[in-house]
Amino acid sequence: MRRFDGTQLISRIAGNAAIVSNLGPSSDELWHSGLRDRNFYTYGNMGLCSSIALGMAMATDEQVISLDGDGSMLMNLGTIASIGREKPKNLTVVVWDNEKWGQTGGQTSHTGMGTDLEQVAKSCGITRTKTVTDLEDLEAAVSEAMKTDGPNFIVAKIEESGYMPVAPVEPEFTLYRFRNTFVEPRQPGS
Ligand SMILES: Cc1ncc(C[n+]2csc(CCOP(=O)(O)OP(=O)(O)O)c2C)c(N)n1
Ligand SMILES: [Mg+2]
Repeated sequence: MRRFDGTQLISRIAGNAAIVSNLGPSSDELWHSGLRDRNFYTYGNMGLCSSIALGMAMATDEQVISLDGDGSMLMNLGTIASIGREKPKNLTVVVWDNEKWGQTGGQTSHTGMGTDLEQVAKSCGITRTKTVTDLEDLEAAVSEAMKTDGPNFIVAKIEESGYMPVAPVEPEFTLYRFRNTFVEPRQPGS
């Protein structure tokens, strides 16, 4: 399964959920999947995508989806332990697992050498876990996650999507636009 196909699928079935995306290709491909005000693209902050999503999930009752990467998740495995400790019902983590640090040259990551992130999640007390390798199973897993109390942890084994232009994301604008989806519109004159 190509990450871009998986990303488009999740954008389509996410409803009103906030989607937080990992740096690099995961954010570029989310941007190219179509603009949603509840997309929160992260750039530069390797390892923090699911930590940010965890914080969001704890701050709202609405659904939050993290689109993380294997290499980034490996750099901050403590995030999985924190999710297992806090167990937010409204958080779904999808790890795009291409078994490499794709953006920086495609070096094989630990998941290509035997590390199983689903088992790590289980060992941290996350019970709703799955590893999927095709779009049908990804759709079933994410749809189910949107309807069932989490936290959900889905490892999606993927291939690179091919050339994808870097998205023209401006962090300040992302934050402004995203935040506004969580606040009541101001009444005229107030
Ligand atoms: C703290 C830190 N270390 C290193 C980098 C350089 N870097 C950017 S993306 C990346 C690889 C990310 O791998 P993964 O999360 O698996 O995503 P992929 O590129 O495979 O989609 C690295 C090492 C960085 N941005 N920040
Ligand atoms: Mg990777």
